[in-house]
Amino acid sequence: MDRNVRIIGVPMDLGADRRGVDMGPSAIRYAGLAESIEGLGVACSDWGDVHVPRPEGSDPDAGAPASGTAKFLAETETVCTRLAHEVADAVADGDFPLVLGGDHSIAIGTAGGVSRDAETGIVWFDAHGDFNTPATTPSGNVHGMGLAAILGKGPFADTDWAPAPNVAEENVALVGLRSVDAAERPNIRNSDVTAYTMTDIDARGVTEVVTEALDVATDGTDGVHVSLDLDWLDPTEAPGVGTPERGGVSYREAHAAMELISERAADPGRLASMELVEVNPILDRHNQTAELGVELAASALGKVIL
Ligand code: B3U
Ligand code: MN
Ligand code: MN
Repeated sequence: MDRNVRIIGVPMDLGADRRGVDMGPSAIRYAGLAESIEGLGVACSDWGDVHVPRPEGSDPDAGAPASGTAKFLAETETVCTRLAHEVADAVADGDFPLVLGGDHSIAIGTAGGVSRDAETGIVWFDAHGDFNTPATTPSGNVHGMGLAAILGKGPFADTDWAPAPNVAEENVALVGLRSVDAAERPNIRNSDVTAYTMTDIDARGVTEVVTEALDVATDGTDGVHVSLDLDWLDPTEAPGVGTPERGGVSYREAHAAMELISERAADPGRLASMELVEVNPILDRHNQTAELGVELAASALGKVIL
């Protein structure tokens, strides 16, 4: 990594049903994130946490769209707008934003900030599509709508905070899908994002799939945002996530993917930002998932075995 890493925490859990992901940033820091990055010879500064309102005292339906459901949408807008400013400031200062969630709805803020003045591709590692809209969501949870919001789908099109300013659908790749809702499926199929399921990874191997995903995200863009939902990994490796899904990638496959990202960081389509989301310490075993997140971030930022 050729830039200073700026850590930004977002202790957000309003976009998920189960409490606990608000403690993700603390757990990831406790697992030694800053020390691990500094160990790579990369300068790192921790800018603390973006303020997140508490759910108690907020009406989840206050910011609901005219039709459909999206819980705590008003608060999500506030948090993502703050985060987008922080991320855009980091980029303007020449730093590399490393954002710690929090539930995956925070990606709306990260993507908005990093793409403010730069064409940005996204590689979205996730068991889920996060492509629901308020009309198709089975849960009303915005963490299942993050990518649709970034791409301005459904009622998000009419907001000035959700659609990322410079992210083209053609430059977005979803990697690792294995849990897609029935009503969410056509949203993905009818879009121009490239979606790789676990079946693709089974058939072609993680190296080929992630190489192709990076081709999609770097084609004509200034940089790539890597959004890493820890539920991308199999729950045997990452038990501390809000919505674990069996059949995810292994420890070694995840590292192989991050190492490919690191190799591309020096390319013209360079690594622009990264986020680690959905770590839930309440459901974790001895902080294993947070430690895994730290290791994967280190691999993405240049750690090599020899
Ligand atoms: N697709 C479901 C479940 C889900 C999405 N993202 C997570 N879970 N982490 C939904 O509620 O939209
Ligand atoms: Mn997700
Ligand atoms: Mn997920």
